[in-house]
Amino acid sequence: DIKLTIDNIEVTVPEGSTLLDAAHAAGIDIPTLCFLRDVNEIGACRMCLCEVEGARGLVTACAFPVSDGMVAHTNTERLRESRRKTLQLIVSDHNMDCLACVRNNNCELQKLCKRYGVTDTDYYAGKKNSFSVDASSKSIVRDNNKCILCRRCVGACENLQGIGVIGANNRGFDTYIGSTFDLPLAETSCVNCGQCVAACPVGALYEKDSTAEVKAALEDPDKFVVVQAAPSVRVGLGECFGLPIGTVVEGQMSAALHRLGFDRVFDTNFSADLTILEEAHELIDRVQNGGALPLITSCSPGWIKYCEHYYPDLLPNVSSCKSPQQMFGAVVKTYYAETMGIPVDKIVSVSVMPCTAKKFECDRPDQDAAGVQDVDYSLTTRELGSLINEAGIDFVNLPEMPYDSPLGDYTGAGVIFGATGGVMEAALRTAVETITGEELECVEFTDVRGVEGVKEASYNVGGLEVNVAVASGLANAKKVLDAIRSGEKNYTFVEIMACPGGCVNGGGQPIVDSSVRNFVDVRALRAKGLYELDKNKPLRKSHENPEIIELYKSYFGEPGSEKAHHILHTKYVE
Ligand code: HC1
Ligand code: SF4
Repeated sequence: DIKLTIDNIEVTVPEGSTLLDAAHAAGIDIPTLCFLRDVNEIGACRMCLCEVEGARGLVTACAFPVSDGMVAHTNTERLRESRRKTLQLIVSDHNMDCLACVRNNNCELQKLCKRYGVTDTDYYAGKKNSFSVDASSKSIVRDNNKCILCRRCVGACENLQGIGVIGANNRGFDTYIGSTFDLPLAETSCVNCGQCVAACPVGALYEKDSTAEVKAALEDPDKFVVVQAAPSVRVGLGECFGLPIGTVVEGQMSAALHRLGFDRVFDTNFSADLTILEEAHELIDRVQNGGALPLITSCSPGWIKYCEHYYPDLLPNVSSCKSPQQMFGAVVKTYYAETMGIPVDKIVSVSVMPCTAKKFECDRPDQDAAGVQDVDYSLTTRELGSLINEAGIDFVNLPEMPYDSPLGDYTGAGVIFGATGGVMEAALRTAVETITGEELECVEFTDVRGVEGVKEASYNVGGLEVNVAVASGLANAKKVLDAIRSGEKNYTFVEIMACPGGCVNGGGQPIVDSSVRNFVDVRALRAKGLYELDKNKPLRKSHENPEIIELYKSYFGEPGSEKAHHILHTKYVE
């Protein structure tokens, strides 16, 4: 351990700590802008400069290792003045139209300007850069006029996702973040994951907003507007209203969606259960009848696009199951419309997702079981938060409401989809019972839980050896995929989620300020909420969901039936 003094406070921290870590341990918040742990550690923005006695010049706290007996100062007038200058330089070439900005009130630059008394925007009047906004992507908008060149987005794309389609172009005053050859984002290999959006401290990156279209549908008396909400939204949405990270707000969310005027409020957890029946059937079929193995999950549209771009040779391994979002939309416009006697063209199908890539998935080919798009609009958790806020709904104190039935009931297996390893665990619960014909004694497959980027396990299922791998974050997925490609690993079943930690940490979730994200594991806090929901469910295996049993009995017949294939499965683009 290392003992040091920061602002006259004595603190003991583990070896290898930075001054930023040590200050945090002492209850001192050193301001940062470019630093995002494990994403961007380049020590470039100069916001975190501190004084260390005996050191030459000022040091960058985010990168400076502490040593025994060190004496540091984080809050002298010299430092405050240096931070003011840094901020003044940034705002003098920044579009300071805060009122029109999606990040108004949730912006790290705005927050720091307030903290250091930077109130004016033209300290260094002169030439300002002017950029056109790139709205080419179905999911993400890039506005370089708001960019502060911190490179957190670049780090997210490169280090978390291993994609690297955005980077710094030009030098000096002309520097800007863009793609190679300045291609519009839609024409690059961007997978729409939104990890860059979640990393952005300002309003330079945001999702393509669909709230206006959804509000128009809600106002239209001729439309029957249904909504489904993803597993992870219920452990994220509360953050939009100041609740602690990971708070479960399932019942409040249903109540809020009803108040917003949706005709039916359904649950993606239901179709997650449905996905498990189809996918477990597909797995068993491939194992018993010699299909392409490993089978790889297909729920995450960022992963699907990544596979199409970088591993097209592995597309035969990817499950043909549509994602739960798409299965839901397909079931609403076929089974539900037919059973309830609602004309398909009256139905507007909306989803709320922790994801930006789900917007892109809605528009994919072969996602139109009833001849029209399965899902019409996909909103992020953040967009739902802003709808609720605009409507004046007192979310925190809202009495809870259940979800509508049918299509609103789920088992514990469905809700854990949102955490990395959850789809694997849910599938194992059903596949093992189906193969062995015996009831599982314990439904928890804890080897595949947790936030590690790659997890492996082996199970003996009725004499059959089943090797599984779970990867989240595409840079981690790459390791698993390369091992499959080279023949080094012999897996039976693989789960891949594009975002690190899975959907709980999706690019559409409420954005967590770096001053928090640098010190807590947001993924683990949100996942905990999902596993608690699972634990408290009387039914924890997808094949026991009574609404799913009824759906097969009255409509699809068996998992993998021709009708199920037509409505619930899809093809990929090679
Ligand atoms: Fe996900 Fe999924 S879990 S992809 O991770 O399979 O977005 O939460 O809705 O579709 O169910 C996201 C989350 C979500 C789908 C499910
Ligand atoms: Fe990279 Fe994902 Fe952002 Fe696309 S959405 S630029 S892949 S981080």
